[in-house]
Amino acid sequence: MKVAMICYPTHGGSGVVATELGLELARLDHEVHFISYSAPFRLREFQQNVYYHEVEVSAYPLFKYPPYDLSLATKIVQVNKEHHLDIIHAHYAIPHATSAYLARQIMGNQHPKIITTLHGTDITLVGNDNSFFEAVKFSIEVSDGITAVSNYLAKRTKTDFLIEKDIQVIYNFIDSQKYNGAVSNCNIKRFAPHGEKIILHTSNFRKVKRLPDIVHVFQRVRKRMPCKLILVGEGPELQSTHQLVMELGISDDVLFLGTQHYMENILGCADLFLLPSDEESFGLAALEAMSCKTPVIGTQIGGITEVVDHGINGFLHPVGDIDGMAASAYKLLSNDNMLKKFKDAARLKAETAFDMQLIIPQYLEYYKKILQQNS
Ligand code: GMT
Repeated sequence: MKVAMICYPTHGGSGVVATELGLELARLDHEVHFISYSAPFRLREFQQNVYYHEVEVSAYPLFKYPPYDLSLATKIVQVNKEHHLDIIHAHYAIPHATSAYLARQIMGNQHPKIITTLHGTDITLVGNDNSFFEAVKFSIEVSDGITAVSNYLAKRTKTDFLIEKDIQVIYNFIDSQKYNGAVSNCNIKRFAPHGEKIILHTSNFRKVKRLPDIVHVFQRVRKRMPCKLILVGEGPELQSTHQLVMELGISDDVLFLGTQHYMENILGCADLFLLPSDEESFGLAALEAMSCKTPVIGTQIGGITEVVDHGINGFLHPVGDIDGMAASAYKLLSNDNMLKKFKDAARLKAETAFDMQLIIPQYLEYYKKILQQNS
């Protein structure tokens, strides 16, 4: 099969899923064409069957807002002319599904099928914005196939956008061979020289991640036991998080690592992962942590409840329940027996429910089904 993966290249779950899916399809001998405005960050080395096509965005001075959607559609058409694609797989509806539709219209009769994978904020935050709503609804409806990364997101799409077409739930996945909790490459433990427990969070530091809650939970746990906080990532909330850490006088115990490319090495050092988001369609970062034997304390919302089992491999609390999350964190970190059980259970869930060997075939099956459909 020849598949074009349309995705965001930056540090975000949808780009990670698109890239890992594409790489695995390429290993299975399919031809994969990534199309984006820069190379997806997980495309780290050469791989057979993988191609990358950069979308050039016009900087013409008349354009206060360069029309990326048009440049992307044009690039998809060009790639198809040269490579005769079977599928255009748009990850994140905005604007990828819309550009894919436009490309298909330009191509005429002989066109590839469009599959749109909904990832989260394309539906829950941005897609509901009035300025996007109609275009997003339309682009989802005209896709040949639609997938969502959790049952929660599929339901939410149907209700919020009144979509009647089937939405296939295909969970996000993990390479549990690579994300296995081995810490041979990890020097982070040096940051906890006296065996302090390590709490970790990674994200793109947007408001939805509730960074202040992370810092406050940590501060409460730190009052009761020696521990350290590692924050990985960058984004709009980075400065204010720094500021808060300084104001609370806990900066000696908080390490900001910035963006990291090999999370599998860092996650293996952590004892606990915090994800107190107020919206999360799946929580890929939590899954990566669990696969590395790190239990999760998070919020009882969205797709997190399909990934983390309360009381088994983590604890889930209402959004903003800082005291509850801190109490659960302390309970877990101060009891080595319990912590070990949770760590093993986290790994087991990642391996048995979300390993890529289980999920990639579901995408392949879905591709085949859509290819057999008459348009
Ligand atoms: O909204 C984001 O954080 C961006 C989006 C992305 O493009 O990275 O993340 C969403 O997709 C991930 C991959 O499917 C999910 O694991 C995240 O839960 C989801 N984020 C939200 O729903 C907030």
